[in-house]
Amino acid sequence: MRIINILFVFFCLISSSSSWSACRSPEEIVLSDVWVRENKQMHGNTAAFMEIHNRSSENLTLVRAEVNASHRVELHTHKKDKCNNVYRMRPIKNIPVASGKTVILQPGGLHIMLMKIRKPLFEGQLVHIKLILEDKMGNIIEKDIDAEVRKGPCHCHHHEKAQKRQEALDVVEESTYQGSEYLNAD
Ligand SMILES: [Cu+2]
Repeated sequence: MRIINILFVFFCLISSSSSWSACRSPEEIVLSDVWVRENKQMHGNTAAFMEIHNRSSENLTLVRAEVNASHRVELHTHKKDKCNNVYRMRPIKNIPVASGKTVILQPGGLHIMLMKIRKPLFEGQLVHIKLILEDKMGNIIEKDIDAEVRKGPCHCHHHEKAQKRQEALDVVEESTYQGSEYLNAD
């Protein structure tokens, strides 16, 4: 694992024209409960949801998501319309993910909007998502994940969700999480 980390840092060095710390480890971010809502309609809209855990010691910001399955991707929130008290989706510039905290993207709240999907999305298919996060120095973390297409949110109980979340974090703890090494790299 150490060799992989060294290679990773080396790759960052040669791929970055600016500075030593231009890349951060994707292991600093852990994702769980990642899914995309099914939409069988050609060119329809849908959304991606997930839990984003920031394992690093710095505040990060989700600035963009890239999804080939749709023509356009936006970060959205739901806000109450002042005129008629109806909740509407609104595009937002970014989603802050504070150090050590978890941000939940879920129906009725924050989400990644997939506009004009290229093909109908059926339950069980996988949709590749790339998240681009930044720290306050502008250093980038790219996080790739395959999201499962589902008909709706998991109806498992809160404690099951909490358990799954903990499992996701534990797996990283045991295997690849070496975040602190990169944090000191600069
Ligand atoms: Cu939306």
